[in-house]
Amino acid sequence: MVKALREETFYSVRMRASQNGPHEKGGKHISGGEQLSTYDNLKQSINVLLDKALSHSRGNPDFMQIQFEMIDEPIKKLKPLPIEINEAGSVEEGQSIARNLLEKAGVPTESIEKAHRELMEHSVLRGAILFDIRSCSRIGDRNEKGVRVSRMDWLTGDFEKWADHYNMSRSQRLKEALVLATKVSAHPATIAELCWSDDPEYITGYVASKKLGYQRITKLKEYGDERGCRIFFVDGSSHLQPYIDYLERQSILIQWEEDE
Ligand code: WAQ
Ligand code: MG
Repeated sequence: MVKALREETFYSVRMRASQNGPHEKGGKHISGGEQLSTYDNLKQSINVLLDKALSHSRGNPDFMQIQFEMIDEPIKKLKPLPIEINEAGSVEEGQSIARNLLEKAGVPTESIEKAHRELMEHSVLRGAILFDIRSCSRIGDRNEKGVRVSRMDWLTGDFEKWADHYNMSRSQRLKEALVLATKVSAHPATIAELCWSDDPEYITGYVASKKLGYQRITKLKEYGDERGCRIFFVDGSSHLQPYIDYLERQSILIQWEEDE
């Protein structure tokens, strides 16, 4: 019975898929995904990632890599950010709501504008752009790759209880977005995040911060547009490497508790 008393071992499972060759050889990014799994659940986790990439609206991949590795550092638990919905009738309205929320979170106007220009130069990112609000410039230069946040998840049962409680759809996409936003915003250097999908049929995005929570915006781009966005506005570029380590290596499990 000693085994049952120990904390369960988790594995980080990651997937990336592309078309016209692997990403590093100029292939088009199709899909990526990250999960935490117990040993017994590995097959199921890998299948979820496989399904995600094999039937993707950005196209069929001709390159895919799935890998898992045991996590031997402690896993931190976080509560999901509170969620609010902002209805937008047009892209212009949605973008203006996003801009206002970013300013409310403490991102200066110049940073919002410059980050936007930076984004336009890289329409094929598979990770996030880090943008420092002090120097008003992109940091952590990774070009097309961006920084990919990893090692985070939310156990399905707990997520579904949360979704039912708030009358939200039990969608894998919403779960993944809220998990990522919660992890990113929990770091003290993060001021805010701006995101919308690169999937042509998905136009809802969000602005998130510790202060504002997860502010969903129902329209941030036009249908058919394959340009996505993920920008983390940060303050504290002098501690860039520990920040990137947190995003890539710190394991986070989201745990919801009712009535809290
Ligand atoms: N780490 C860093 N950047 C990422 C990650 C990650 N783990 N996953 C995705 N990205 C970046 C990458 O550049 C993608 O091109 C871009 O974000 C969009 O990713 O209904 O579906 O997975 O409330 O297409 C938000 C709204 C949906 C959900 C976001 O993003 C809702 C979405 P996607
Ligand atoms: Mg996508």
